[in-house]
Amino acid sequence: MAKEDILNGLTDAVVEGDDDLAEEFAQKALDEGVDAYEAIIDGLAKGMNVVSDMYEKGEAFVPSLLLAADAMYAGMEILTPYIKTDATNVPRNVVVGTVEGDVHDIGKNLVKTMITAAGYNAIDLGVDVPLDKFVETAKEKKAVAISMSTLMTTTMGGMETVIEQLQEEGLRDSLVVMVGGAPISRDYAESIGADGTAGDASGAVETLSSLVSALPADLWSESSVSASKMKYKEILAQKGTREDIDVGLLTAEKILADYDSVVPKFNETMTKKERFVSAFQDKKVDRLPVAPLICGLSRKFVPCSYADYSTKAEMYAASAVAGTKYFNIDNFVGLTDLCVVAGDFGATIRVPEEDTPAAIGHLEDYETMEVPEIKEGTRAYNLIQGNKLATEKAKAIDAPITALFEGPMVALTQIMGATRVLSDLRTNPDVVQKALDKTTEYCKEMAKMMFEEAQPDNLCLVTLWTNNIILGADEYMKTEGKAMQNVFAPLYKEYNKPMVVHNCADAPHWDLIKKWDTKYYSYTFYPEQVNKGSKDHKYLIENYGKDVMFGGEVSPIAFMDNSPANIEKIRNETIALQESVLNTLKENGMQSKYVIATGCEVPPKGPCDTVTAQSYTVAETGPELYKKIIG
Ligand code: B1M
Repeated sequence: MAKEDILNGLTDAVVEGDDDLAEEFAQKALDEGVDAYEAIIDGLAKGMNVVSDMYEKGEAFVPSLLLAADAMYAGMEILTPYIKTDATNVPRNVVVGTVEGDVHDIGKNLVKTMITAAGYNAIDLGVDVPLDKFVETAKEKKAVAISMSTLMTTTMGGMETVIEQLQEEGLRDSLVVMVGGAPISRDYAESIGADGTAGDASGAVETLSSLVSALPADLWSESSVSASKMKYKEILAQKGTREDIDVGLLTAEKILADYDSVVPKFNETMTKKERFVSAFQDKKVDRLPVAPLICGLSRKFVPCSYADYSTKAEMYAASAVAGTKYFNIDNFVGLTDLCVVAGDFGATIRVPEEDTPAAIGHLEDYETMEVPEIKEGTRAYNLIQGNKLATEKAKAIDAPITALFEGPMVALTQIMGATRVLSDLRTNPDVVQKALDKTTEYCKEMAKMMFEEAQPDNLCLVTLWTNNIILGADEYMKTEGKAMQNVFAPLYKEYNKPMVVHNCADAPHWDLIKKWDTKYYSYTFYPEQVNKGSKDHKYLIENYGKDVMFGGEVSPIAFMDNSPANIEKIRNETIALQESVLNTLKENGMQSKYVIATGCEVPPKGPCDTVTAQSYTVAETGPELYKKIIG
């Protein structure tokens, strides 16, 4: 077979995600004397680039990327031992991982795949990587680069700590430091002293390669290390030691102190419940409801730790009611974490004192999944009891409580690991479906108990994978979408409750909302993602507003900075959003069906006064704006 045909065969095998074919062509390459390195780069890696491009253009979804990666690794396993080496050819190690506190792994895995495809030896430390592990491994392996990912604003600070550790040890100039993930901008990367960042996995490896090729030789010698140590000594000394201030607690204390003099001055003529229910029915209100997702942050008024908030029913209830009252919001949405079901199925959950719990240990086999009974001691039971208590207590302030729990597919990906489930969806659909039936059964039971025992005002299901950056709509409808339509929508009807859905992703397949008969949908909007399907209130109200009440729009990340300038910005943007929503409602013949909110949880370590900058502004300016625009 001609060399070109072999290389094309390798490329096609990766594009099709076919492991067997990749192995077959890899063997052919060896048999026909094609250089192993060339076969990897011009065959396998080329295929990976094709799929990656298709993904960036929205023509392929995450499962295709994961299967392509598997095929690439299958071919590489055969070819790698035959890569020609000479004395100067040492492996170029790159240490890869998601930083401590963050368990998002899909993007990190894609970056690792592209790094591997470019011919580097990626040392994958996984997710939730202790910060000193990056430095330790880089030192041990004399790495040419460290590649750190994070998807959360709460954990991005860890990247700077790694860079400082490298500086302290005199290793900063010995390697390239790349940082990335959705919240990482070029400015941020620069400000923490990273060498580069990129918006996607292909960009990451392009930048990494050009930076690595510019590294001078012999940077790991003793003399360079001690020169580097000296160089950064002063910079580090200037930074000093950072004080760990609990900004959430401080700002909550200030709100508590001001509450009695500030809040009664608002011109509110409806109770929280009256306003929320009226808006839900598109009836006249005194102003639009406001309900940012301030789940864990509310614990700062109790105060209690995040661990207590998410694992003790009384603490959850106390936080829900205190948050509703002091933030002056019209609906509390009870997100504790997204691994309640996973915990009950036996996945290992890490519950830090002051951060959101995360699933860190997955089950080995789908077959070992057994549907547990919801009883005292289970996390589901605790959440049900917490919502029961919260709903009872919230009656005193006439405020609605929306209980929340993860839908069957989020539950399954938390139990088995997202990367695994998303690729097994294609290779082992029956096994995934059976497992999904089990989580569906558990989630259904949980919903029933919520309706019957806890009786919250609303019950919200979290669906993350209806997201066109992850799965195509058809593929989603074959899995969780089917359960949403055939199991959960009828269940909500049976209990005469509106179907409420939260998707903290910003680009879901919007048309699915109708299929499930959704009545309330909470979303995020990221203007820079409009080409990927992120939509604002204008589009949503115009297209679905009559059937669905939307809440969201505002990115929770905007709430992390409580500098006076940002507080002022939040206030101005809140006024502008109300004006625009009210005008859009009016243009569409409606009068109140929309909630001013954040589309995902305000990080639980954030400040509280950014929240009141939104909620108090709505209370203060809302009535006049409402009168002016709606009448
Ligand atoms: Co979470 N989540 N999540 N989540 N989640 C986000 C990230 C969030 C942005 C949603 C939102 O606000 N709209 C939000 C963070 C907000 C913030 O910053 N404060 C959020 C939150 C709040 C949370 C929890 C705290 C929710 C809760 O429990 N209260 C919790 C955190 C748990 C923890 O980590 N401690 C949580 C949990 C989860 C799940 C486990 C349910 C699940 C993750 C499953 C998994 O990965 N194993 C999940 C998911 C799926 C998401 C969203 C919906 C999608 C993330 C994703 O996989 N994207 C996300 C919303 C969103 O992003 N729209 C959200 C697809 C992936 C291919 O893209 O990872 O960005 P990405 O990678 C890209 C680029 O960023 C880039 O290349 C990749 C490929 O092109 N890139 C690099 C990545 N690394 C790079 C490195 C580089 C360069 C480029 O150089 C080194």
